[in-house]
Parts: sequence; C-alpha cells; structure tokens
Amino acid sequence: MASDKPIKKQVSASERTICEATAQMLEKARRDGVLIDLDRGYEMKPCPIGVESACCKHCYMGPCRLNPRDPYKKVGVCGATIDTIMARNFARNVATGSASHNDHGMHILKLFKDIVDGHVKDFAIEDTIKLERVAKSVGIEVEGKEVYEVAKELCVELDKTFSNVDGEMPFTKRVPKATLEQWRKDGIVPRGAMREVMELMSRTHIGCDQEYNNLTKQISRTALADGWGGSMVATELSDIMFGTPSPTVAEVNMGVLKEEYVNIIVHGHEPAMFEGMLAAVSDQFYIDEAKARGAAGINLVGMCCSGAEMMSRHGVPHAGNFGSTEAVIVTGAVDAMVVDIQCIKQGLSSVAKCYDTHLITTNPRCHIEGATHIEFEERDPRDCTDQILAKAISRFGSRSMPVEIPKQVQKGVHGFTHEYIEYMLGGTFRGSYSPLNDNIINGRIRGVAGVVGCTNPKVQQDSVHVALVRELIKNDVLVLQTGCSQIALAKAGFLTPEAAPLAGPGLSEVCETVGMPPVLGLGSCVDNTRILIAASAMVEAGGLGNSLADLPVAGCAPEWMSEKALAIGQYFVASGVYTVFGIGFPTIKGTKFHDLLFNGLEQQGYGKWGSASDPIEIAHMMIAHIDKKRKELGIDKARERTLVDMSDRRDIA
Ligand code: SF4
Ligand code: MSK
Repeated sequence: MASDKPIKKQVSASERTICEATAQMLEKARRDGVLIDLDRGYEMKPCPIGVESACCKHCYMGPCRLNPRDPYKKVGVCGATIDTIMARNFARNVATGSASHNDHGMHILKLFKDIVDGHVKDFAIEDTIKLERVAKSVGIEVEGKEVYEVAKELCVELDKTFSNVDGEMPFTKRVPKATLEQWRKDGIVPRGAMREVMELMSRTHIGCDQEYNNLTKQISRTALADGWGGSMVATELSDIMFGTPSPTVAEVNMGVLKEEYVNIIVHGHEPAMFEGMLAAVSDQFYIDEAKARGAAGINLVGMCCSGAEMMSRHGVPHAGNFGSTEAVIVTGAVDAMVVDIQCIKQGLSSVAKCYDTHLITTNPRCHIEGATHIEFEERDPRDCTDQILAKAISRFGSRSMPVEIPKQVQKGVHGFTHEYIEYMLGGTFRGSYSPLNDNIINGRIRGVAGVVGCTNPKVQQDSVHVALVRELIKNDVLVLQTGCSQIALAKAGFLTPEAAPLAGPGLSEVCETVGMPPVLGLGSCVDNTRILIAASAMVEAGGLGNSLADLPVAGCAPEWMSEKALAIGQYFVASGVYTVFGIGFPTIKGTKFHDLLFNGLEQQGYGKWGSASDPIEIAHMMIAHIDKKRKELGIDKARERTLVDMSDRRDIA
C-alpha cells in the first residue's frame, strides 16, 4: 500500500528474505514508496498477551487479559483459568482451519457431483484408475460397474464426510487398525465435519466446556475431520477430476514472468478456476488478441498453493510462495492477479493499485475491498476467464509502469504422490512400500519428515525451511514437502535428483540408485493428506510397528502462520506424529494445557507438539524423536551396520 510516511529501513531486504528475487522487489517497493507485507510484518509489534494466548474475548464481560508471566495469578471474570482460555483459543483456531479445508473439500465434492450428474461439461473424470482405487478404499464394490456408476456411489459415500451426524467418516477406513482403535477407545473418531466444527464452536462458548482435557478431545476430533475428511476428499477428488500428478519438471521463482508476454498469476487454493484459466489461455482468439496488443503471447503462472497444485499436476510455472505474493506485483509485469480462496492478503489490493495491476477475486466466499470481482462458475467457466483475459490483455497494451523482473528461476521435479512413491520404489509389477520400509529398517533412510506450511514475515522468508531441510537430509532423513515450504526448497534447488549429494551417505545412496531427489514435493497444503496415506501404507507394509505413532517419522511447519496450519498440526499429532512448529506456539510453557499438548498426548499413545525457532535445533528435535522410535522398534542398531557395498546397492531399488 502507498505509504504516507517514510518507510523505516532498519533492516536490509536480504535480512527479510533469503529469496533474492523477493529481496530485489522489496528494495524496489521501498524505492517506489510502497509498503509491502515483509516490511509491515517487521513494523508490527504483536500484543505480548495475545501472542501467548492469555486473553479471552468469548463474552462481553471481558475481554479478559491474564498475565502470561504469572498465568495462574488471575482468572477471567467468569472464572475461566489460563488452561481453559488457551484451550478454547486453540480450539477455535483448529475449528477455523478445519472449516476452511472442509469448505474447500465440500466445494470439490459439489463439482464432482455436478460432473457426474452432467451439469458441468467443461470438466470430466480424468483418472478412472484412481476413481476405482478411492472407491474401493471406502468399501465400494467396483467390479463390473461403469465409471459413472462408481462415481455416483462415491459421491454418496463421501458426502458423509461432511453431513454425518453419527458414525465414522468414510476415509477412516484407511487409518491403520491400531490407530483407529485408539481413537474409538477415546471417542474421537470424526463423524461428519459439520458436526465436529459445530460442536467445537459450541463447546467453546462461555460457560460450556471448561476442562482442557475434555476440550482437547474435541479439538483432535475436529482436526481429524480435516486431515481424514475434507482435505482428503479435496486431494483425492481433484486427482480424479484433473489427473493424478506424477513427477514433472517445473520452473519456480519470479523469473518465470516474461516482460514481453501478458502475465497472469493465479493464486489461492481451489484447482477449478486455475484449470479453467489454463484451458482459456490456449484459446487462439485470445493469443491473437494479445499479439495484436504487441505481446508475444500469454504467460499463465501460479503462486502459493493452487500454484503448487497446478505445478504438480501440469508443470505450470510457479512465481513464489505466500511471502512473495505482494512482492511479485512490484515487478510491474503482472497484468492480472486472479485469486480464489485462502491466504489471499488484503494488502494485495493496495499494492496492485500502486502498480496498476488488476486484482480479480473470483469466488463468492472471498471478496476483497478494492478488487474487481468476476465470479467463476464451474457450469460456465469461460464467462469468467474470458473477462479476465480481456482485462489482462488490455492492461498489457497500456502498461504505464516500468517493468523489472528478477532473473531468478529454478528448475525442479515436482508432482510426487503416495501412489508414485509406491511405484517409484517398487516398480510397476511390485509396487509397494516395502522397499521404503526396508531402507528405513536397514538404516540407509533414518526416517521420514514432513516439512510443510507457510512463510511468516516474523522471520526471514524461507530461511528456516531451507536450513531445517538441509540438516534433515544431511542426517539421512527423507523429506516430504507440501505448500509454501515446498516452494522455498524448490527455489533453493533442493527438488532435483542433483541435490542427492546434499544428503547423508545412506539417503544419497538411495536417491542416486532410484534417481529421486532427497526432498519430494507432494503439492499444496491440502495435499498433506498424501503424507497421511503414505504413512498408513508404511504401517501396512510391515516392519515398522502397528500404528502411525510407532513410525520413525516427524513433521514440522517451521514458518507457520495460519489457522489451517494449526489444524494440520493437530491432525498429525492426533494421528500419532511428533509435530514441531517454528516461530512460536500459542500456549504458555509450564501450564497444564501446554503440558498436555507437548507431553501428555504422547503418553496417551498419540503424537505430540514441539516448538523451537532455530532450524538446527528443530531438526535435531525431529531426529531425536525418529531415533527414539527406531529404538522402540528395535532397529536402532541397523544404522551402525549399514553397508554400502555393491550387493547391497542392488537391493535398494
Ligand atoms: Fe472473560 Fe470468561 Fe468472558 Fe472469556 S468468557 S471474556 S474469560 S468472562
Ligand atoms: S498457502 S496455509 S501460506 S502453506 Fe496453502 Fe501457503 Fe500456508 Fe497458505
């Protein structure tokens, strides 16, 4: 946004981000007198009480503020203790995150139904093999049935994910038996997402659930309704409708913009609008229109999570993660930024105004003051996409801003899935997770880490992601990635097989033999469900325990910022995974609620939370947990015995 006071320059651009392209644009923004998020984040001093979750505004007898340094000294006007206040705040964060993913999942299911019912003609069922596989996984008999018959039954079954009032969500059939039994014992198997979110909101009303242990059960249930519910529905049906990704080479960073082209960026989370844009930009009419205005053509690129999804699925170039969405507009080269839902900063509106870029909202659930709204309707996608193209081409033809595009662009391999990991290690005829398990058991791969999540202007953009992943792979931990974290590592060059030498001797040997990178990109933040399914397949393949909590795995969101990230973290913890968050965590050390999340849940047989800000410290917290699980499984000695002779090399693949 245009700044009416001089922007403070206490911190150099390169201290705000390790992404050189973003730093270049931050410097330009400062020269242009435009304030963007990276500087706004630096200038904002968070409330010291809010940052530790020691305040409550759930009723108007308050808001009540407790002292984070002496949290048991006072209670709220209603008598709520610090544990109740923190648990309720955390609950509402998780409820919002889970609601976001479930809302996305419901929308994807609605599109799928509309295709099956013939109401939507511009999209179709692309992957019938995956359709059958998913249908079978929820107990649908597929033998002898037509594709659309199976699809119809799948619609009915998956609808329960959202609408069930009782029973168990369909995808809980994929949960390893021991894990599911624990959920049943504790009464936290998710029923329907709408019920779980509603109940959690209700229980956090003043004067309702004021026992943090009991509240935590519903927090877990609501989070599980995200990971094993709406998010999984979104990932699986998107694959069925638009194609299951497989490894593909794609370019990342702002250098994917082209000065002589009409540049259109799509940013958000839902694939349908992006798919619609992808189809529209190849229309010869608009290519000719662009050329008539002096452009060489139309350049469609992605950002943030829908960008990560389209890059995985179609190799569409990606201009950067959450931390770069305002900075990219400073190039002056963006003719239109088209957005749908989630993680769309309101600040884009004023930055776009400064650079005469069209900011176009397309979804009825996400309007932004100052943006142009052109609604995307799946039954008639061209109505929206044609208007966007016309606006972008017109802006190119009358570009008044000087254009400065950073040169940075990095090629990498994206588009891994749980299905591809199975195929990659086992081959077409013996695809299975056993080779992965064997390499974990023999110690070449020490364990598996999911490193995911956002960027946050509270820390130098991308720096924690990159340092953390570097340390993990150096210690033979295979890293699975999604979301904005994947983009950070892609920009840093880790998502190529050539990065294998950065890994420790065991992991690099596996990578070189199989020809895979030590860091596997699985797509958007919704696609974290691919990690859940891969982990379940590891349990099923045998040799690594009976439940998800037995696996030598850990997760981390080192630069998290969103409520969706908290919901994701909680569904991993409730599924059995040790999950570390960087930056900070909204609880106070030494309180009972903090102790429950960070220790007690593990003692009950779940995963647990961890928190630290230093990437090396985080890496070693994760590695220590992986080693602890290796010891419990009795495979801790194997790493010491790991041999690297030729006969062993032959056994790896
Ligand atoms: Fe204060 Fe209790 Fe009202 Fe919260 S619910 S604002 S702690 S009185
Ligand atoms: S977009 S939730 S900043 S990963 Fe999924 Fe990125 Fe985090 Fe949004």
